[in-house]
Amino acid sequence: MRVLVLGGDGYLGWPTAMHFSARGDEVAIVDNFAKRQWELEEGIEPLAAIPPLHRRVRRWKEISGNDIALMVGDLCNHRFVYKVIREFKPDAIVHYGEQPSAPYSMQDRTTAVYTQTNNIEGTMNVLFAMRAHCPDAHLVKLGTMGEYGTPNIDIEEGWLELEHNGRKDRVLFPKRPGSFYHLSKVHDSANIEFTCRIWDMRATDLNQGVVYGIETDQTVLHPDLETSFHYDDVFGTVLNRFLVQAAIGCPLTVYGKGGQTRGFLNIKDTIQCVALAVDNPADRGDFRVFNQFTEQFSVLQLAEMVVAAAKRNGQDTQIDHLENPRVELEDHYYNAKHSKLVDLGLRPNLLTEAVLDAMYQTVCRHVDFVDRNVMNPRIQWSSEKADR
Ligand code: NAD
Ligand code: USQ
Repeated sequence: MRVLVLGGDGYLGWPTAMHFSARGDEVAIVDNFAKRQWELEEGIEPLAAIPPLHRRVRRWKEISGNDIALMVGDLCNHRFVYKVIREFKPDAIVHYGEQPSAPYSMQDRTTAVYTQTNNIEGTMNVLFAMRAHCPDAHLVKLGTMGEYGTPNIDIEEGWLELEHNGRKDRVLFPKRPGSFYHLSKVHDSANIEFTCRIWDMRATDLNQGVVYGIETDQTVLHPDLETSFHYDDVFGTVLNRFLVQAAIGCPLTVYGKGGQTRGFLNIKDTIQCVALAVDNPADRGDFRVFNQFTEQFSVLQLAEMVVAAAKRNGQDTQIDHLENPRVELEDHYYNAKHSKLVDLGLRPNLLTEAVLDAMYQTVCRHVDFVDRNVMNPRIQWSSEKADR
């Protein structure tokens, strides 16, 4: 297959590109290195230094013998997007190329508007270019479980069968997201569903939970192939942050009571799920939604699991309940369906003690490079900040 990975320099995009390349698919990557610019703006860096993408691609060729084509450019530049899609003619497009951080999007007006412009315009350009040059290709788009928010009813996989005043219909599940970032994904989903309906496009929206983990089968082959792992307050996701905090003996930063419950998955399962979606494409006209996570945990449960893992590895750590910088429910009902990927053959890598210990030990190898100044949250959801 010809697989185009948008956002292929990122935490998830780079391991995904190597995975498809390793199994013999023809792979091209698009990235404009925006993430590296945001890191500079925020004064943060990944746990291990990440070489330029050109070098990672050369190293991959040396190790695997396989080429990955590299196309540097901005998805918001429609001429660039049309050119990439016209020339590469993908069978599948895996779209990771967006601003992924809720705190970044809540920083001020500039980052909120940037997040929505970047994410929504980039996706619109991809949809229009697909319609023009590869209308039969399958769009596999990374959405997020946070699109649904935390409703007081079970969360279905994208669609809801509804009965109202005696009539029935199938509607997109009502969304109540918790940040301008999560909202950008809601708007993307609505735009993609619309193009499936009016242009007969084929798309799978992967509403992914919070990802954890640092290694995949390919990232471990050489230090140049590692993926960018963040633990800071802006781009670090919760379990990745807790592992680093424990490794340096810093109290774990649970926001508020810690009853916030989310779906989680190992980075290895992100890749497995995306491959399952690519290998089993949606039909023409079908806007398919899969909830992509393997287990539900509350933030406090995760913190307790990390404290126990650190203890097993000889480190004593405590839990701090910080005032919550976000506006979110800390105690709520949460039951999200997630069977469609399992039906396609997903075999989950669950968060066992052995997995936690292995991740903790990997993180410990990098402790000398950890910046202790980026543990406490700096971005508040409700405080008004001067615009830049
Ligand atoms: P990331 O920031 O590491 O990767 C995103 C990549 O996209 C970056 O390399 C960035 O430079 C690139 N990019 C952004 N805007 C672009 C543009 N306009 N043109 C070209 N390239 C652009 O993020 P990630 O954690 O790998 O997440 C990838 C995707 O998965 C995102 O869409 C994110 O919202 C989604 N997601 C991530 C998680 C998670 O826990 N990491 C969970 C659910 C969904
Ligand atoms: N949290 C803490 N302490 C921390 C960091 C986070 O208690 O130090 C809490 C947050 O308040 C929140 C939960 O942990 O309740 C998850 O926060 P997160 O930063 O790990 O995840 P989130 O902001 O939701 O975003 C991440 C990714 C995003 C993806 C999303 C999936 O950055 O790209 O879309 O997870 S989901 O949450 O399912 O929407």
